[in-house]
Amino acid sequence: MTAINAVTDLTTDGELGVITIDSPPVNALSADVRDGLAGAMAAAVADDAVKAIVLICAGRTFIAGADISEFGKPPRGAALHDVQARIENSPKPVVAAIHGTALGGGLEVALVAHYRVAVLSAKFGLPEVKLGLLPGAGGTQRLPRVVGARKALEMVTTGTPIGAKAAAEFGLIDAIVDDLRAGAIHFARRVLAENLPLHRVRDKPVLGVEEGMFDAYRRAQAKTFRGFEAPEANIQCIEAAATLPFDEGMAVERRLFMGLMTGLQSKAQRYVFFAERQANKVDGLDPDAPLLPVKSVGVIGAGTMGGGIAMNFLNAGVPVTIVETRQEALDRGVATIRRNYDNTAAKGRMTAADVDTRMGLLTPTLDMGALKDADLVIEAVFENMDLKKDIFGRLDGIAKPGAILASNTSYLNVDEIAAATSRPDHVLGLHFFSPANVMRLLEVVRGAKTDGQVLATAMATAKTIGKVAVVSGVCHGFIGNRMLEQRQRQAMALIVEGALPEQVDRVLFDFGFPMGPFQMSDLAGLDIGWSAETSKGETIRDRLCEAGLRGQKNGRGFYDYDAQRNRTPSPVAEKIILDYAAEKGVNRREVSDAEILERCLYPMVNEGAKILEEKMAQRASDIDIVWINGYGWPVYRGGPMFWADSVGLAKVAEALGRYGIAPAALLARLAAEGKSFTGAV
Ligand code: T1G
Ligand code: NAD
Repeated sequence: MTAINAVTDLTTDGELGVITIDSPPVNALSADVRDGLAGAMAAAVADDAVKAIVLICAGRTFIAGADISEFGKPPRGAALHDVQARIENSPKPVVAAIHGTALGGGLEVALVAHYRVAVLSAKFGLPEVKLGLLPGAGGTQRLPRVVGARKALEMVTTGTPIGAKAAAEFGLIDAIVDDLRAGAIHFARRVLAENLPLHRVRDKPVLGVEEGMFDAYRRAQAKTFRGFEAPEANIQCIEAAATLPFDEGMAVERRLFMGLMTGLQSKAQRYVFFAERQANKVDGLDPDAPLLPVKSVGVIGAGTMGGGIAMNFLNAGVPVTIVETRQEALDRGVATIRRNYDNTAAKGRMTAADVDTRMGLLTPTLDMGALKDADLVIEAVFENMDLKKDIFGRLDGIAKPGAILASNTSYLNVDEIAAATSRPDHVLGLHFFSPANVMRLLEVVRGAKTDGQVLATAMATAKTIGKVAVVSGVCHGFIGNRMLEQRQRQAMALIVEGALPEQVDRVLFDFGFPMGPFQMSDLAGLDIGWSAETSKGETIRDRLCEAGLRGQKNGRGFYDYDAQRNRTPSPVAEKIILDYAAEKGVNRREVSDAEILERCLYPMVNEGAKILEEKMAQRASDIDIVWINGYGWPVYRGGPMFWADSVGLAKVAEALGRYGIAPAALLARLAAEGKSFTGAV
């Protein structure tokens, strides 16, 4: 064994040279790995005893891409293109042996090998578009030469990996092996024994090019790709592969890659990549400390949230006991869960057996006593403090010692709920987002007395059920809803002062949100927390509800909705708004789109600054992860705090002052010092 450098070695096995990369955690193509690979290839090619080369990785995965942490920094080490040229132009066959995830630059390295073998569990993808980029090491030119134009188009614009079976079907790999090392060595020996040719992917034609396919694809994906720069650049690269000679296509790829790499969108999406992984880390907690078991879960309340919460655990194979007060409510909740699964199965994304397995893990009951053995209990009953305190008090007498008790409350004080038990150290908030089985965000609300092991267990459990967890302190509305209130408040003020709901919604939609505040209110229901008995007609919402408008659920809200849910601005709502403004003596005025954007988003950022000041969030990037995963903030804008940094905090602070809103101390200080929230812009 020859150690080429700290992360690469070359061993010889008879007439074979085996290059092993070992650079945890994911063998990313760092400068050291590139240098090691270049050195190992040179050594193997120069060694006359070596007739063929196997490239394999140690650890949990084959190369998972370029080292994203090196982007934007001065280049070091061998250039990836040069390393690839050494492999592709090697006079000796190179066999790539793949396990784990061959992603991005990793798949691009495999594509310059002459043959590829993999284990059945391996995955193959070019996810660069998720980083606001495109495959910049020949992936857009070589992949279509293997899998065809249409599949390549799909893979580079969605970034979704494919499995080994599909990879074999598309000819991306030449064999699926059980034992990776032995299987790759056997394959390499067969190449030698049968004198098989050195296939260079670059020499192959691009198959499956159909007239008009690229424009048709653009039209079909317009909604999904709205606002993103990278998908179009990826499409242009595949188009270049389909229409130009290889080297000219590579030049197109290079030019478009550099354009994206130096752009703000990719900077934002790379920031989000690391921010999402950072969010799972709790400052001050030992990441290796032992966790509590979560092998069984109880859910109290089978309504909108309870059902979705239960599905997360059923999907992860964790048995769930769900509790309701009335049989009818229980049956309705269980039926909703089964209907959701049946719909998924009908779309072919789950088998009937999978549905039965999940439903088999669900135990419906009217008896809270059935939760006595649960490791974790999540309460999702009406948003009422007295009710929640009563339930936690009773639960305290039922749940076993060491069980974690959590509330899905949206706004209420988790410490007050915890105080209703004798074990506040085992109480915290687990704030899911609707629909709870779909939305990736989970606000983990750390109470004043929540034990570190309980918190760490909650964070790990979030990962188990596929959630992005963010720690929040106890404050009204936690991180997301607290900032949302600022936006809703300004949006309401703007429509009194002169804007119209559809104008405000258009500005936020154009910014990149899936919908604006008024369409969102109509979707959630205008009457959440409203009752005719207590309504005083003081707010526009009161007046809309008094007029019978409820939003999408009765087809009448800020918009009128037809049977297909197409919406048109409501003349009834508009009249109520104008009458309200007149009554308040407001001289309505022309409101610019720029003012709408600033007044809806800057106060959110300002509230984010207060949340950081109060240590209700660990870091600014956590706030960004909350908004991207829970409230539809466009990922290519990095989140409210990153975005504010990109606008410039001095400009944000100045504008807030102009709108009569006092900048938070942290914001004012950072603005004065020319600093930023995230340090990432
Ligand atoms: N570069 C640097 N660090 C990376 C990394 C990468 N490519 N991938 C993962 N990490 C770190 C991550 O930050 C975390 O660190 C640890 O590894 C474990 O990751 C030229 C331009 C591989 C599926 O986009 O999708 O190639 O937090 O927690 O859930 O065309 O990581 O522990 O300190 O995510 O098991 C293309 C990105 C790059 C793949 C594993 N490649 N990675 O998931 O672990 S661009 C990607 C992933 C490129 C070329 C272009 C996932 C994973 P820490 P993890 P995981
Ligand atoms: P919901 O009205 O749809 O469901 C609440 C369920 O709790 C009902 O089925 C009710 O029968 C049941 N229930 C009431 N008292 C009970 C008791 N003593 N024991 C067992 N079951 C009982 O409400 P929801 O929208 O699911 O909200 C539940 C909680 O989740 C609230 O705290 C809410 O603030 C929070 N939340 C809601 C959303 C959302 O978008 N709906 C999002 C996040 C959090």
